[in-house]
Amino acid sequence: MILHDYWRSSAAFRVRIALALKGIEPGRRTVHLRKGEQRAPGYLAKNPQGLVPMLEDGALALTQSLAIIEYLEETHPLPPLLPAAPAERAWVRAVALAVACDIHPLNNLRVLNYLTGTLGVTEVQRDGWYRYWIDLGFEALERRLSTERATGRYCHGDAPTLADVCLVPQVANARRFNVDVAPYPTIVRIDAACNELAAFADAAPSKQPDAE
Ligand SMILES: N[C@@H](CCC(=O)N[C@@H](CS)C(=O)NCC(=O)O)C(=O)O
Repeated sequence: MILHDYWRSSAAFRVRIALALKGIEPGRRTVHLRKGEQRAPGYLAKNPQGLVPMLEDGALALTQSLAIIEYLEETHPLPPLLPAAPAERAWVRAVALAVACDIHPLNNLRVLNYLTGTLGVTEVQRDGWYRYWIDLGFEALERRLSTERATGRYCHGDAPTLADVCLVPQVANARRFNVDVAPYPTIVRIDAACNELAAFADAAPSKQPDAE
């Protein structure tokens, strides 16, 4: 397996965590997003979306972090990243999708570049945009996670799941953009618990070989 990765990508960060939790050590290729390597013809030929992560497994070129993680879940079932019961799986997926579909896409590099480059917003306005969408998403997640009976040491129970795999990179992003995370004590507590695990801590952006 080869993971096409970039140290600062939070979508790639999710896949790095999932691979580590599953005990898989893929090869790694850096796709330097700031240098535009995601738009190089060779990369676009395999992934026309021009995004990381991409995971190659033999002849397969898998894209979209959640699809990649579900592929890993199905090919390497242990340890499971989804609970057994359908209702619990739906909840774990709901947390993951709240991050991956409703927060992260509004804050990724190409959106931020469009705001400043095409729409001409200032960096202060851009950072305000970033924080607005994180706060909106985290407020709702905090309310659910703090009241859900199944919340444990992690988002769901006492073993990490897909929900944590998505939440931790988003918390790292929030901190990078100076979002005040104090109003989200459950999220902060879960993030800290996850980061005690090597699979999460070693997948952090600052630990990657291409970190600048
Ligand atoms: N929904 C995609 C999102 C992937 C994505 O947005 N990747 C970002 C980095 S976190 C990227 O490659 N950005 C390149 C760009 O904006 O040009 C996934 O979950 O894999």
